[in-house]
Amino acid sequence: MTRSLLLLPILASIPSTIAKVVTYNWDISWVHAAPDGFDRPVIGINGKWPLPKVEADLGDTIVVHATNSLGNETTGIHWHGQFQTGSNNMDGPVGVTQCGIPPGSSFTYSFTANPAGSFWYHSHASGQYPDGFRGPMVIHDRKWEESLKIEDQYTMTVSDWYHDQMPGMVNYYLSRANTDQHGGAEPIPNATLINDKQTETFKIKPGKKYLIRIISMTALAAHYVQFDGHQMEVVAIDGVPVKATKTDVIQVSAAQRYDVVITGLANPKKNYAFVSQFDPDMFDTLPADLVMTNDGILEYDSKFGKPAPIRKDAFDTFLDDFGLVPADGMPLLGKPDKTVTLNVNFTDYDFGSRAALGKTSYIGQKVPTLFTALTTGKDAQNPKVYGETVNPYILKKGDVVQIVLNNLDDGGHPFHLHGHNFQVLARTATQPWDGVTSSFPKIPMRRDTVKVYASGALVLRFKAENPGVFLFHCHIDWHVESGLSVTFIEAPCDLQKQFPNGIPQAQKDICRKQGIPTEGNCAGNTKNVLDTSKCVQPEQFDKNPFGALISPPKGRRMRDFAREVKASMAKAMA
Ligand SMILES: [Cu+2]
Repeated sequence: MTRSLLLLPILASIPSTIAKVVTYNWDISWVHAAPDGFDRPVIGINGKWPLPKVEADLGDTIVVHATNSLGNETTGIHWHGQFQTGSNNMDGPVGVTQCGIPPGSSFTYSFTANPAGSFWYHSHASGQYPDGFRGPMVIHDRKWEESLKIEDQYTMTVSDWYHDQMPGMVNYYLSRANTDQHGGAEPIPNATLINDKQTETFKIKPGKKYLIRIISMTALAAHYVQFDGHQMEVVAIDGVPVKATKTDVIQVSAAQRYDVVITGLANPKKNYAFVSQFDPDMFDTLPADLVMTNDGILEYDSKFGKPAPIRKDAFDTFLDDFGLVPADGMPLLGKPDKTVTLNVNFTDYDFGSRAALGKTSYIGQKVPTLFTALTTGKDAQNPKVYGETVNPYILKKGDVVQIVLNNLDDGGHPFHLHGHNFQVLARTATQPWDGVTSSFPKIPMRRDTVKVYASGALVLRFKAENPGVFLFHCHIDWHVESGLSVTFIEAPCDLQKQFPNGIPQAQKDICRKQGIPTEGNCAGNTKNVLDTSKCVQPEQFDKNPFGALISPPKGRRMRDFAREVKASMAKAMA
């Protein structure tokens, strides 16, 4: 990895508040890794895995030159939690704001680091990130960090981990065989990881404060985190500083982040354990050999030796994030100009299970949605041009948008909105929202990923002031593959003004290499954009999906697919 700080010679003599350019050169390829002792192919950067931490100051420009050397899969990178104001084409989801980067091609991401906080980057291509393509990203707000009076800061990623590769697992997960054999359940991970290994040690001094950035990069599982003998002071969630709130246990779901401050004891006589433990709620069964915990050490002195680990069968109480109060005191947004009601619903078809969030199960169209928004003129305000299967919702500039999310499923789901933080006005457990608005908090909790409880409901609000095409989806990667996404097309006319020269040539080039049209409606029709007859139609599923593989095994030969995926992987790594 090359990390060059341009302007460095000048920086020495000018205030550090002046933005700099932080550049990374990434060669993305298959490498071997064994974070839990089991060796498997994983997606590495510059020949290494775990992946590098992206780090910059608020307002810096982050430039990532990404080359896809995977050989057998396309890719695209999402910078989770970054607003991408004026740079919607850098958001990353394949088929939404860009075409996938095909093997042998390069693409440069360039965007302003905003907002500050703890984030992560991950592949946003067809169930690819659980194969290792995800890493932490920290955007520093030095003033805020100074206000915490910390001695040091640590990053702590938590993740689930599979021994099999995603293309074959995605194929099985969405198959009839899975419906018949496991009721359509998600594959159960083989291991839990902390900082992409089994254990972690944080050095800590008596009486000093430390900021620990807890970042979930899981595909499925939530984790509980607890520090023995030390309360956590939650100071930010998903990049939103909150009034410091003490707790013993947090639950962190897929894609969520908790910044916590730990204060060293005045006169410690030993080292203390901490634990990151799977929440088994999402697991269909609990394999007897599954290790549920990663044990860590708060180390005052190596001479104190290893502390006894925290062992709990279950975490009955943990911090309710609904009660957290944003430090900026941003009040409840006013009455909604637009309310979008979405139901989480799984359906068993004869070829396997799929899920719908909007009117229909999300299926990508023939033209990436952003490109349709930029090339259909005034018709970009008509949801029809994008195709029914992307569940398009047009938002007017400045609208207060309210999402009412009803979970008709008996599992919990962490929902993420690209390009925004949303206010969380109501969250019910096991029943629909009662429609009562008087109980909305005056200063609601705000974040970019929130969990809807099993059979529960959420009411969210945000202001449509960031022109762009932004997904709202469940962040369980299996459920993205099931179709649990909708698309917000926010202020499309203002978006067009942000791209007076249309789609950048570099982006058109990677589409052209794959024969993907870059203008017109969902079918690439530029003459009659309201003729959507050739677009992908609802329920026109890929009944035999293989994730991001470019040459998937053909036909339905369930017994053969694992061997073929393995062969494809071996060829790509040769
Ligand atoms: Cu989900």
